[in-house]
Amino acid sequence: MPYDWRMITQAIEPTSTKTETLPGCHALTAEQKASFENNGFFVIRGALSDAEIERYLAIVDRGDQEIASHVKGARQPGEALELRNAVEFDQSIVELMTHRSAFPQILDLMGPAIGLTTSHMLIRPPSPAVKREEKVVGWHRDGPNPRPLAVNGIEPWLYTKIGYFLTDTMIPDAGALSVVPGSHRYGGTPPQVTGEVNPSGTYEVTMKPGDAVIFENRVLHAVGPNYSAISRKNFYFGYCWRYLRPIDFTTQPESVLAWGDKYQRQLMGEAASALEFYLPGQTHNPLADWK
Ligand SMILES: O=C(O)CCC(=O)C(=O)O
Repeated sequence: MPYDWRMITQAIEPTSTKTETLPGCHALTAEQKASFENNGFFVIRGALSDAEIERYLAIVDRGDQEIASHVKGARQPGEALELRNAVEFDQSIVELMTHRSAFPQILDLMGPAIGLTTSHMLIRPPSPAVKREEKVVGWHRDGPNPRPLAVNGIEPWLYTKIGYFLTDTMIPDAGALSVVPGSHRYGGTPPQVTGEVNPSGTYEVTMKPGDAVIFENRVLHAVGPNYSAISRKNFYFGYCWRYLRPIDFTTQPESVLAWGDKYQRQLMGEAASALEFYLPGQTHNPLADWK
């Protein structure tokens, strides 16, 4: 019988304060691993320094001025921005893709045979006209659509995202990411009380500037309205196993590959041969020796 929401308990806090790395891992702690398994996500507080927050805010603000069209069509400065394949925009976004505060946990969770599937640079401005039940981004699981891969109602884990947040979403309804903890472990939708705007158990992942969240693709997530006075700004990076195709690109331009070190070039699709995607242990897989 497939799991359903009644079999899920939310036992683990999604933000850990313990720092002891699990044996054989680069950085993952027991609490992070347990939260990832139980809840499908965890939070890393203070992943970026103040200087890095400034640096990346300046890049987002440059994007706000320069990017005239995005996935939603034409845009003006100050409007919402959803830039896909963000690594193309600036070399420092390629650097953020392997930032040492959160990327080692991706290696620990997924192993070294991985690549980049997607990278986003996002601005979500105040949205006072959006009703709570309408959402800015509706409830969904990430992955191919229509969804072809479920077995007995359970979908496979395909990829994992890091979100680095540059602005404050600590107050409720400031456009934070919302998740349903544990929803990666069952198919279908969780219960929702009539009249409530969210499924039972919804958790708003409130962030301070510089915090990071790691979550996997099957976790139900959404974005509510931003009733604060400031635009939410953040980056997302999605990492999939190398035998899966990326979402955002077929091949990266040579000029973008050239921004990366050998690890970043692996993530962006560089391979010595086609076999490398299926036999990473027998061919070239720089991330296996990540230091
Ligand atoms: O946090 C957001 O703005 C949206 C995240 C999301 O829906 C996604 O990454 O698929």
